[in-house]
Amino acid sequence: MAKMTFIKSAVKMKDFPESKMKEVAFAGRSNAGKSSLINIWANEKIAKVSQSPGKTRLLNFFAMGTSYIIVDMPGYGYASRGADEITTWRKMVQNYLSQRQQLAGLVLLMDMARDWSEDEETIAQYMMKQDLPVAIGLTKSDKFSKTDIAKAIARIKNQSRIEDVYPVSSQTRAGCEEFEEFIFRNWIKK
Ligand SMILES: Nc1nc2c(ncn2[C@@H]2O[C@H](COP(=O)(O)OP(=O)(O)OP(=O)(O)O)[C@@H](O)[C@H]2O)c(=O)[nH]1
Ligand SMILES: [Mg+2]
Repeated sequence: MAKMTFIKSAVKMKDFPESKMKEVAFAGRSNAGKSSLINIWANEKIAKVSQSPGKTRLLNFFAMGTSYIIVDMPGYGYASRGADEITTWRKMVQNYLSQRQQLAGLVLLMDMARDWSEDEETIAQYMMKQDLPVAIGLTKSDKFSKTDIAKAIARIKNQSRIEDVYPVSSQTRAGCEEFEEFIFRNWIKK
């Protein structure tokens, strides 16, 4: 995998990095494991992994070598967030997903133990309305047996109606490289 580097954090369009590289956005409930997977892909700790959830508040842009950019978005569903903060979050994510020209697809990360929810549905809809692809990463697979992983994949495919579902573990690295290869091959290279 290419060398991954941190570019910058930003909230507003005018502050997003100027680049012609394609972008892959990472979204998911707070604590789903977005920053952890980015660190695996980077092979070092470049994204903050928090003990307390809800630490990522800005859009964090990372370069995958010179081939594409990953955008780590703040997680949703963090209970102790106030209404104002949720509105700010929603505006930031909506703006980014609807206005970024170079957006190539969305990686939606979900803890394998959870069900598809309205939050995931809403964010997936933004993408589908623009004919942009969504792939689901089911995280923390290290906590489950092979059989339960297969069941979780089938359940999420059925609930989301999204075909591209990958089990990953940032603890054991299982599935992480395959997931990156899928994204590179289908969204970036072609
Ligand atoms: N067992 C296990 N724990 C994981 C895995 N991935 C992440 N975690 C743990 O889950 C917690 C949240 O991980 P983060 O990567 O910070 O999650 P995030 O989605 O970036 O969260 P926010 O930035 O709050 O949106 C941390 O305590 C991680 O150590 C995994 O694959 N297996
Ligand atoms: Mg994070």
